[in-house]
This record gives sequence, structure tokens and C-alpha cells, in this order.
Amino acid sequence: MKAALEKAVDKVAELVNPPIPGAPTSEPPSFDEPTEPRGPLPPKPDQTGPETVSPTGASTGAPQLVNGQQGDFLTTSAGARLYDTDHSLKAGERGPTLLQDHHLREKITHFDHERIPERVVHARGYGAHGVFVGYGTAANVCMSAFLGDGVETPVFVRFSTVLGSRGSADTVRDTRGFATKFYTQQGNFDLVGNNIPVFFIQDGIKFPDVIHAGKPHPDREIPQAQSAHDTFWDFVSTHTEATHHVMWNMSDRGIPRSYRTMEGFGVHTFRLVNADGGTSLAKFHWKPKLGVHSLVWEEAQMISGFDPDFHRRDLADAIESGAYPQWELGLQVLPDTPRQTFDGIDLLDPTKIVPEELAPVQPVGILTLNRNPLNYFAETEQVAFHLGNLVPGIDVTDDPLLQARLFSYLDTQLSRLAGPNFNQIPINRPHAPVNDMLRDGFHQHAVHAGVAPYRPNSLDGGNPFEAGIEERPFVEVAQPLPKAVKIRQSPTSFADHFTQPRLFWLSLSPVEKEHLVQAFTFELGKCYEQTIKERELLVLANVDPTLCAEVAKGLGLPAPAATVRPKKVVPSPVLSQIGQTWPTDGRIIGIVVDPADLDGVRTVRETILAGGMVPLLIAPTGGPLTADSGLVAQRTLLTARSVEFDALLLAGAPDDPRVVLMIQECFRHAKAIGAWGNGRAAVEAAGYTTEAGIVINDDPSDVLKAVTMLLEAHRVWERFPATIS
Ligand code: HDE
Repeated sequence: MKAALEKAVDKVAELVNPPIPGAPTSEPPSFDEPTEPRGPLPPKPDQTGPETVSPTGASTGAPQLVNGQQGDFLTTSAGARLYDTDHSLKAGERGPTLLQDHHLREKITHFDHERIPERVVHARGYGAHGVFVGYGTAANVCMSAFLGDGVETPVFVRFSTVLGSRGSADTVRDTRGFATKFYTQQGNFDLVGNNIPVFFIQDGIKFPDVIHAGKPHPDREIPQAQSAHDTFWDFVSTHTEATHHVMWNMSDRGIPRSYRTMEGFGVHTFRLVNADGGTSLAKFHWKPKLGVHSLVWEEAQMISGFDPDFHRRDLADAIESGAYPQWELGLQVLPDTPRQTFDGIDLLDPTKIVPEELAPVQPVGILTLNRNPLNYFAETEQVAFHLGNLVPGIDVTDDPLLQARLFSYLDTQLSRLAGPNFNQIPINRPHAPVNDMLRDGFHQHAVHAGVAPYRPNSLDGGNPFEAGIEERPFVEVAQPLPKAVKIRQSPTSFADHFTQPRLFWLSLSPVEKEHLVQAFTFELGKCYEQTIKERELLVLANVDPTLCAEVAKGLGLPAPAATVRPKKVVPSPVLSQIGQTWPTDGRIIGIVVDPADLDGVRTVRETILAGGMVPLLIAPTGGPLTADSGLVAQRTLLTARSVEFDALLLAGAPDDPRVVLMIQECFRHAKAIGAWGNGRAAVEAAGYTTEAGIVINDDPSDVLKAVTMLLEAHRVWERFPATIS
């Protein structure tokens, strides 16, 4: 497994370092070498890193960029060496600053313009590079080359929250974006999905409405990055097609434990084309190898203050330590019938799923994230995804949400990235050759040769040529259109807003139902308007009477009766996150130690590391635990908080109330707790002895073994009172 990963890493390095056509082969023009170079320059960046060659291949003749820099000396942006960047040019030591100080003005001016507009939605995000390897299993349904057996394609993935600003916290209750750019040999393919398989609206024209409702109130601009406020619930309670998405948001899916433990969904139905021109309809799924896991709500709220960067830190740390997260890409393949429905489900309705029990997800390839960005702004901030970036074999459908998105992404990038040339930004550059006739515009980096950027032409020898159909260019399926009149209306098949939310509810385990009830009660409890709460209760009554009654009880309001007769549903067990075991790679285990008693600590720490997990030693103060142990405290009782750990071990019992608090919080959040030696006293001081998930034993290795087994199930689920069946 490790060898395979190493091979994949080498391969991705090779793939993202293709020779750049026209790159200067000779040494850069030389200056006098500095007498004392400031250390070796980092290796040559990949093609999605900065470069000085035009995207069309024309060399600018400039020295090659290395890590964004071309030499050791500080210069102006025009390349003039500087001897002082700490003092402005003044009329005398105490005199006024001179306007002629070009370096001062250039430095400040550039700084003044460092910010670009944040994304209007999905502003807060984090990305990573990786590689996708096809299994070849999709060949019958899709001709895309990147899905071919063993074909390796470099990718960049950006995860995000939807509502918050760029500086908001990671662990808020929200939908997460899961956007993937595949740099295929047939051009870029962008799969711009979410961690929730349905959406709030059925028609893209309503997107500004749902986002205006979810964003902070326009008068005070609060609350930040959350839906627990009146305008959001005002909208969704009057717009019942949002109910299914709201159910997922209020479930544990709205607060993922990690990006590494999230599913991803393309949401819409796409149309696939095979080599013979045959078509199918399909839904894209990303399945995390580590399983789907969430935080609990109190934990998520505490992390927002304790470590607002929790998810980005988790992803970056995992990749840096070699615990590369992986997802399998899967397809639900559905027949392309004239009605575009499956088992009565309208496949053009993005508020509906197709239960996996009816159409299994078939694995078609694997994604491994194995490299952190070098520069957040250059890569994660400037990456620009677009649903219209398709490759042969994948086409869009008439889903009205998808159709509106096809317009929106290019449009928003024109202002966010200031002009039409953002595909020349290194992170967006295709790895396939680009030979377009797009010219000029803001931030044009290409030095295009030729005089005839038009077709047909004779002056440039007729170049560029159109690919012949036999070369399988981008495929637009000749889909017959229904006999229709122009109309602003949805099909009647879009009208059922409650059956699938009910299916979701009935598919959850009792603990997950309990969490969902608490989330609704919390969010509605934060609303000021009584009518909004009452209206949402009516929505919930139409989903399920138990759900409605439980939330009403929490709000202290009467539960209304349903107004819509419920349809019979068959639950989809795969929607529940509980009941299996998963790998524990990258899980963080806190170990509270007392430097006076380090019995078993070293062995346990090494076993945790060998198991691909992360041990963090927590001591009363920082520094080496003892002069000769070689063990160093990574957290102190001041810097540690329970929410950072997936499980807690107590090897000692420092006499400090924060140890008791840490144990109690871990217990409340249903985390496994283990203790040996004096650690037993700490657990007892917190009030626990034989409760579920408390492991006390004299042998530290046995304690760790039992705790690891509990961790495989993610949490000690029995700890949550399950009052709803
Ligand atoms: Fe987006 N969405 N969206 N969206 N979306 C954007 O594009 C939009 C929708 C999604 O990491 C914006 O470049 C409309 C569904 C992700 O850079 C913008 C509609 C899904 C990201 C935009 C939708 C998504 C975006 C903002 C309704 C899941 C972050 C910045 C028709 C399938 C991509 C940008 C990144 C970003 C518009 C609905 C996913 C404004 C109009 C459904 C993951 O263009």
C-alpha cells in the first residue's frame, strides 16, 4: 500500500512537470553570483506553478522562475536590485518623504491591491493537489480517457463552506463544497460538487434568493457563517423544495469531522457517452476510504473558537505526514430514457437522490491527495472551477439548476479574477495543449504569434485546425428537444417536496435522529420570529410527525398536524453514518502524562505512530518531559482542549482541574477514553469508572488496543441517549 502510494507520488510529480513547450533551455542571463548564496533554491515547480513562458508556448526570454523567484537579490518588480527596503527616501533624516521614491510607492501600491474579491459563495476553502487513477471500469458507458484503466491524471481539489466569509471558521454547520479539477490530456474536467447530494432549489434563478437568505442580515451583517437566523428559516419554511437539503444540513453531515471523512456528490444528473455514441444518465459520487464521519455539535462550536482552521490544518497535516486521503469515484449509471426518470424519480430534479440500494454506486477510479499547495493565494484562492469544463464522454443535462450554473461560474470569475484570462493563471492552466483564438484582455500573459486569430484564414496557413469527428472532440449529444412552448414553470414531477426528506429521516439511526432534532431545535431556537418557527414546524409535520413533535417540544410550541398525506418510503440504510468500522489513519490520540510517571508512554506512542495515527503528549508544562526520556510535550494543559483529540489516554493524573474537564468533554462527545497507572485516578476524579468506552487496565498496550477498536467505530455511540426510534 505504502509502495503504491510512493509510486503514485512519483508519478504525479512526473505528470505535473511536463516540459513546457518553448521554455528557455539555456541558462538565465547571469548576474554576478552572490558571494554567500542564501541556501539552495527549491526544486523546479510543476506546470501548475508559476512560470515565465506564455501559455501558448512563446518564451518571454526571462530567467526561469524558481518557487516564484528568479534569484537571490531583492529587486523591484522591474528587476532592479535594491540595497534598502527599510527606509523611505527622505529630505534628510527627519525630513518629509520624497515623491520620487519609486520603491516606496511600488511597495505600498502593490500592497494596497493585494486583496481580490472573495467568492460570493464558498469563500472559505482549502485545497490540495493529487492524482486520480482510472480503473477502466467505466469504458462501457463513458469514453473519457481519464477513466481508462491505470490512466493517471493530476488533480487539484478545493473544499469549502458555502455561507461564511473567507476568514470564517471551518466547523460551522453548513454544506461543504468538494470541487475537483482534473488536468486530463483531453482538457480540464471540473467536477464541482458538494458533500450533500441534493440542493435547496430546483431552478438556478432562485440561487440569489437562497444565498441572500442564508448570508448575514444586511443591516448588522450578523450572524457570520451560519444558518441559525431568521432570514434563512423565513426562506426555507416558505420554500418547501429546500426541505431535503435542509434535512441533510441539520443532520451530522452539516458538521464533518474532516474533509478527509466527507462524501462528495456531483448532485446533478449528467449524460455519459461511450465510444459507440451510446448514452446513459449518471450521478457522480466520491466515497472516502476513511468512512463518513462528523463532529458533534458542541464540539463543532468549541472548535470554531479553539481552532477555526481545524479542517484546513487537518488536511494539510495529514498530507504532510504522508497519510494521504483517498476517495473512490463512483457512478450511479441510469438508463437514458426519453422521460429521464428512474423508478419514478425525476432525474432532472436536483432535490432528489436515487437511493443506492436501487442503483449501486460503481467504482470507476481513485483519487489520492498527496501534495499541499505551495502558496494559498496563487493556488487555492485563484483556482477557478466551471461546470462547463467537460471532456469527451461527459455532457450536461437539462436540469434547470445545472443550466443556470453553466452561466454563473464564468461570469463570476470575470470579476473575481479581473478579466477573461484567468485560465492562464498557473493553477487553472490545462495540461493539454491550448490553441485558442481568444486574444488580449486584462492580464494577458501569452505572447501570441501569427496575424490571423480567426477562422477561416489563409495568412496563418489555416491554423488552428478544427479536430475531425474521428478524433473524438468534445461531444454534445444530439438530444432531441421536447415539443414545447416558452414557459416559466416547473414540471409537476418536481412538486413532491416531502417524500425524500422523509426517506432520509427514516434511514437514520436513533442517535442520528436525535442529533437532527437537536439541530433543528437549536437553529429555530435562535430565530426571533414566532411565525417562522411555526411555519417550519408545519414543514416538519409533513416530513414526519415524530420529527415535528420532538422539535416542537424543544421549542415549547404545539406540534401541528400534517397537511400532506405521506407516501410510503423504503429507507436507504446506506445514508446512515453509523454501524460499521473504518480505518483509523490520521486519528489524533491525546495522551495526558505526568512527567513523574512515564510508564508505558513511549511504547504506546510508538504503537500509535506505527498504526498511522497521531499521538499528542499533553503535560502540565512545555519542553522535554524529563531530562533523559527523549519525550517532549506537544501540548500543555493551557494549549490543549479535548476537541482536538479523537480519543484520550491518561498515563498520569496531573493535579489540575483542566484534566478533569478534558475527560468530561471527551466523555460528553462520546470519545473513547483509556487509562493505566495513575491515569485511573484522573478518570475516577472526572466521575467515571465502568461506563461504555472507558477502558482501564494495567497494561498500556491492552488499553491502546481497546481504544483503537472503539475508534474504528468513530465514537462510542452507546453514550448518546437514544430516545427516538
Ligand atoms: Fe455553486 N457557485 N452555484 N454550486 N459552487 C460558485 O463560483 C452557483 C451549486 C459549488 O472551490 C461560484 O467561482 C449558482 C450547486 C462549489 O472555487 C458561483 C448555483 C453546487 C463552489 C456559483 C450554484 C455548487 C461553487 C462562486 C445555482 C453543488 C466553490 C465562486 C444555479 C453541485 C468552487 C465561483 C471553488 C461556487 C454559482 C449551485 C457547488 C457564484 C448560480 C448545486 C463547490 O459562480
